[in-house]
Amino acid sequence: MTATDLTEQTEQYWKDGYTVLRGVYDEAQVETLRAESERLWELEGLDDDLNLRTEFRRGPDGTHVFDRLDPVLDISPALNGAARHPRLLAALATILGGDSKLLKCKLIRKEPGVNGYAVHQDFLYWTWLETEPDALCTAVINLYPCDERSGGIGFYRGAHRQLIPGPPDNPEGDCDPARLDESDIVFPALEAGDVLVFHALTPHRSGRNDSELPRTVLLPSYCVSDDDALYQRYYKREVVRRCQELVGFERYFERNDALV
Ligand SMILES: O=C(O)CCC(=O)C(=O)O
Repeated sequence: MTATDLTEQTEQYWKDGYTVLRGVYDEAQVETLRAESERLWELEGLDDDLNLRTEFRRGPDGTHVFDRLDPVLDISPALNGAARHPRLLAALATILGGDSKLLKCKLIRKEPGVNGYAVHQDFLYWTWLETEPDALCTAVINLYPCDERSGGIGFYRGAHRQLIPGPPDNPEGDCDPARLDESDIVFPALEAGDVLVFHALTPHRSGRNDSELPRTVLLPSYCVSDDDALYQRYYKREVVRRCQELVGFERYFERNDALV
């Protein structure tokens, strides 16, 4: 990456709502990250739907398969190093105009045949931070070549100026696709090691992985902030939210009650 590259990329980020950084990680580093994602996918208990780290998507046969580890950095020094890589943090500081802190980070591995994500803006989930949307972004660290066919993420170019309301029956929900122009969506083709950075308000979605390789990305999000404990604050709140809203303690009790 040269300073000239970053000038262009900074302009593209603010104009289109995303940009691509190349050369942040070398081949050996990408190989290490791939091996690490393989190791993590073999851990016991990932297919337990009471595991607070995992989330599920519909797989090829219509049943649910886990596709995401979130949080993941506390169990992976290699991924922690990638999310805090000095070259990435320096590039983000240039693009965002200030030093940022890690907010959250997840690993998503979409196996062949596994479905994608409906259109949304990340900022909707971060309003509680009471931070300007311009301070927040996500990096997509790409571990295999990917494009639209392999379930890569598509971004609505230039649609990052405001939070878009949800559909009439759920105005507080994810943005109404009817308010977006489908001709604006771009699915950047990425090489292994490429890092796509997108603004917290950029609407994005992804489809099924119709390729033969797992579409695997590490997705750290960042915020321009002085708060050294931002990551810890995020997950303290998130774990409580999942217990209350997604899982419900009563399911743990049901399991305990069934023990003889
Ligand atoms: O991994 C994908 O296909 C999409 C993920 C995404 O949009 C998100 O986590 O916000």
